[in-house]
Amino acid sequence: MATQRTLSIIKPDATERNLTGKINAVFEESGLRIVAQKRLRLSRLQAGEFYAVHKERPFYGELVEYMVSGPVVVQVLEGDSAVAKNREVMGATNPADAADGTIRKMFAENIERNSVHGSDSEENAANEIRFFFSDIEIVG
Ligand code: IDP
Ligand code: MG
Repeated sequence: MATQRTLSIIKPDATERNLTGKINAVFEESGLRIVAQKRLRLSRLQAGEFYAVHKERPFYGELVEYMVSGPVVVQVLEGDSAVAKNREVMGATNPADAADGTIRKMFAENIERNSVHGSDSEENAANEIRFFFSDIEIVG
């Protein structure tokens, strides 16, 4: 298996409930390493750009408002097949469909306030990592 990096975001519903450490423990127990991390507050412009792929979806406006409603923790996770591995430990978008033991099953409030973001392909991971981090901020 190839070592990869993926972009993760601990979303406002989770930072609000002080769940950063619990979520990070799930990543680390799965074998993923947190090789970069910072807590910040997204601007509407940044959130809108980050989720631009969903611009035509009916939930886009609400999604942007939610993502700027509180602090987020952006992180780079590294490990074997990190993109797929992270999607696996996150669980399905809708927590009602998420498997037992996944972050969304354990912590998400609903399909929107679902606690974590994770890149869905290697190409998107590279772009999303570059959106938030410079090379010297990532230490593997
Ligand atoms: P993903 O986060 O599992 O990759 P996407 O389809 O890429 O799911 O959607 C991005 C984010 O938009 C979701 O994580 C969630 O916060 C929000 N979202 C997705 N579908 C819905 C919906 O039907 N209603 C409200 N929010 C949604
Ligand atoms: Mg997605």
